[in-house]
Amino acid sequence: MAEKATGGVERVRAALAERGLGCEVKELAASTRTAQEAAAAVGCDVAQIVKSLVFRGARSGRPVLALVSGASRASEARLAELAGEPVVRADPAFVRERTGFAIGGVAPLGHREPPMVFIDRQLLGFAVVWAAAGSPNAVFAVAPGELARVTGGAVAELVEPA
Ligand code: 5CA
Repeated sequence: MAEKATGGVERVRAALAERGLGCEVKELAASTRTAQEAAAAVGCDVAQIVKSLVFRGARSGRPVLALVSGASRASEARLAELAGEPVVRADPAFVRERTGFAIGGVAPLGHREPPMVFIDRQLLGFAVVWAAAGSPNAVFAVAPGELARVTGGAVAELVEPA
């Protein structure tokens, strides 16, 4: 079913407001579909972009959301340990159905079905990070501690050891 292009962004705005986060969603003319494009559009380092990566619990079928730096790669092995079951990368249909967002616009909050959320500790090293806001040209800035609070995410090491 086609969703209005703005539906995802409105859901993110509502979720931010509901959690008392007064940050502004920026809708840009430029694409923010990938971490690189988002960094170029807002003028920050790619490491300060939050990737919202959707996985599927292999046994439960539950969505698992990994929030990692745009410069890093999430480890499926680490996520599996944390989730308590193997996880596999979600396909685009699963992402769309469970989150209500299309790939490239998946936000860390405002999902249709609440996922299990994990946040990589690296993100806590920045004063401010930027995350997708429900569309491939919308982002918001947030302090990473606030991101952990509003997503209810557990802070952990999620990335492959170097
Ligand atoms: N808006 C940007 C910056 S916040 C964004 O959403 N970046 S992202 O990294 O969170 O989302 C893009 C990610 O979606 C890519 O890193 C990639 O891992 C994933 N992705 C892209 N294509 C597919 C696909 N066909 N199936 C599953 N995942 C995909």
